[in-house]
Amino acid sequence: MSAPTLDRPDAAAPDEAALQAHFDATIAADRRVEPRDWMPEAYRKGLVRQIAQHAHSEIIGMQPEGDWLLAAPSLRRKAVLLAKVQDEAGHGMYLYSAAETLGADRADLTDKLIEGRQKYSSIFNYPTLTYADCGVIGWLVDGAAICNQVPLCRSSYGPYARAMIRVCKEESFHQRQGYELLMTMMRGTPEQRAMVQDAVDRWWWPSLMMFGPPDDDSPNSAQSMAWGVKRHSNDELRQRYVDMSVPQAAALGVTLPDPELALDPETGRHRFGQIDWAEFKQVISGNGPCNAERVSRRRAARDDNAWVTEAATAYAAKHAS
Ligand code: BYC
Repeated sequence: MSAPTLDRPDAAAPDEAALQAHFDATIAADRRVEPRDWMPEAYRKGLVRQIAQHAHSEIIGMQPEGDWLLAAPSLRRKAVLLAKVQDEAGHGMYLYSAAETLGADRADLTDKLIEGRQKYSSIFNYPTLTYADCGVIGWLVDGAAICNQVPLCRSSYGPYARAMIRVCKEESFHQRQGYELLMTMMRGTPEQRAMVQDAVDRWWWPSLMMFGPPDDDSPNSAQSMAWGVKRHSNDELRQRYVDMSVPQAAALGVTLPDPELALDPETGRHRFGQIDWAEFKQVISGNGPCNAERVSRRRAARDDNAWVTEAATAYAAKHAS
């Protein structure tokens, strides 16, 4: 059966069961679902939820590092940081575009973020206290993002999967620049090395929380994986990330702040300590150290720049007519 699409409204309308069967066959065969394909409402809603949260994370994620743009220690570091923060804006734009292919409205998504009706990544609710934090965000936060997002390049929804390919390539650059920055600081003075260790101590546990709640407390995982939106569970990706980070920490010469972290010789994987899920819940419910500041800045940006949107819309309308 050929795929029923929205651009063939006069074709004999297949019934709901046939549409569902076609969708199920697409997922079972590991083929892509595209915007014009019929999809169950719950699939569409689940994708809008995840993609919007992802887009919001990129846009809010510009703030912690953006705070250091005026204080970067050299022109080179400033140019690198500026390029990275601009890339994050670009990632947000691809992702909002992907959400639009599902019928979502970008302005409405922004309103939902500002009103606390949609989430963004917990990680961006922690402050960047020193310049070493910029390096650690590159290494650990972008590293976690790569670990989480590379499998999303095979997500079942075409526009999301394709957006992830470019995002992941850019994230790899981001991670390398963070690691290079930290390597440079580790070759510096004892104060610089202490600054790096302090930043690692503060960002390690929040980075592990980026992968989401444990599998037995993750309400969306089972359905999302059955639909091929997510390809691995939260705990699987977290474990992969820990295993990947331990040798990188050793090469850098820093200690990860977990006395229970140890290689299990039987499995070849690292055992690690208990994550503070109470802290995670506080942060995602709006009570982290920087939630109020992050959202109020985003609100100010929306309100102060509304005239730009209005002008651009009027200009586009004039040209269209
Ligand atoms: N923070 O059922 P679960 C970046 C929410 S930006 C906040 O496991 P799911 C970067 C979750 O949304 C990278 N909320 O959910 C940018 C759900 O609540 P709702 C951001 C979280 O979706 C700038 C509830 O908890 N990456 O790298 O199956 C500078 C239950 O969770 C978090 C993405 O967005 C969290 N950490 O799995 C530098 C990746 N974790 O929505 C770097 C795309 C969970 O029902 N997203 N929640 O109200 C995903 O892969 C998945 O959505 C998650 C969660 C693994 C995050």
